Amino acid sequence: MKQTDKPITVTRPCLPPLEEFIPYLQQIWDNKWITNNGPLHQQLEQELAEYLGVKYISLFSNGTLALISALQALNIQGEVITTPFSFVATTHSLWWNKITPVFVDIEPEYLNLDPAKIEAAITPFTTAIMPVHVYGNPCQMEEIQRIANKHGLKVIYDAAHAFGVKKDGVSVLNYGDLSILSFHATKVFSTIEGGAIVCHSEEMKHHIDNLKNFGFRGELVVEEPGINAKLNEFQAAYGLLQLKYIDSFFEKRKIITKLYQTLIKDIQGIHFISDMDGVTPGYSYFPILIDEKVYGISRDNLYDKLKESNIFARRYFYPLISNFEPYRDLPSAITENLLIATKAAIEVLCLPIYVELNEIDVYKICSIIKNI
Ligand code: T4K
Repeated sequence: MKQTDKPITVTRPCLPPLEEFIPYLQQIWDNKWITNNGPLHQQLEQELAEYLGVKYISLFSNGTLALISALQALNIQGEVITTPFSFVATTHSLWWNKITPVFVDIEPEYLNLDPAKIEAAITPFTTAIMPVHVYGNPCQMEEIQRIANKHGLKVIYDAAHAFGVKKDGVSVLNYGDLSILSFHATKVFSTIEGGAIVCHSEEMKHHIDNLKNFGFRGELVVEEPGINAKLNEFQAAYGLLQLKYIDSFFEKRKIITKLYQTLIKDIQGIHFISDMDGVTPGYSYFPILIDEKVYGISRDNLYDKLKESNIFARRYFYPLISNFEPYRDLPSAITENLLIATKAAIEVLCLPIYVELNEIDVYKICSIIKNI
């Protein structure tokens, strides 16, 4: 296979037309209000809450600080049950709060935290569960909530991949105590860098808003050691423009997803995650799983082959978080405890998906995969 002209990366941001950004810049220049809960920030919070179908949303400068602050907002301590099959920021947020992560294995179908394995990991020190809607596929939220209620635990969803995802018409962000989003440049909806916490009461939103502003309540009172995690007006403007185009983003990503599914479904040894009943997907990633024995070559070999053709798929999420240096000595990090996650990390490859990816490129990628 000949090299493609341009590199095809796993994702690429879809920037709004430049001429639509200029009036916002003019507005910012005129206002001289460039950060700290400015008018565009307030407008974006309002429009996002409406678009996502949630009551309260607090914007953050990135998803990682949103995760760290969410744990702080609920005063989570001790041990938290979480998945090793995620981006490392999920577990890092626990570390930053001096919380011990307790890794629990995932289920094999959607690669989310397996509720059937949660209870065995609960100890007197457990205070919360932090599941991830991996690739935007919703966790088994009812079952997780049932366990949390039974044991008096909080639930904080890392919903970094789940922008726009609904279950039975309801945003997944309405489940659990808090959910966090990432609006990084690589995400479906982006504010360049950015993130958010979704909560369910006005009181909690005030608390979270104070936390991201050093812990200030008003001008003179600092209630707790907060952090600086504010989103600025330039990013809010970018977000407002993204929101204007978001439905067309989903449409295009859906077309790419369906095309991949059609072209890949008959390739022996390659499996993709099937659509979930009753779920409105967010089309944030297109992961495939490679069964080396059937397919003939390993995931890493396929990754290299694609690279030779200038196609840069990514091994999200390999290595497992539990195998990274800061976490590998934890008792729950042993491989025998995480067999399904270990297998998924070896088999998974995320194929390119972004708004400006053209269909010819999808055919090209799939023909390389098919003709190995
Ligand atoms: N929880 C979960 C489950 C997450 O997945 C993440 C982040 C977080 C929490 C934390 O949220 P944030 O604090 O990031 O808001 C990327 C992203 O940086 C990260 O946001 C994301 N998850 C993670 C899964 O992927 P990298 O290191 O793989 O990104 P990078 O720079 O290699 O970019 C990937 C490709 O995207 C590049 O090959 C080319 C393209 N790209 C990237 C950027 C930044 C562009 O075309 N333009 C760009 O500006 O981590």
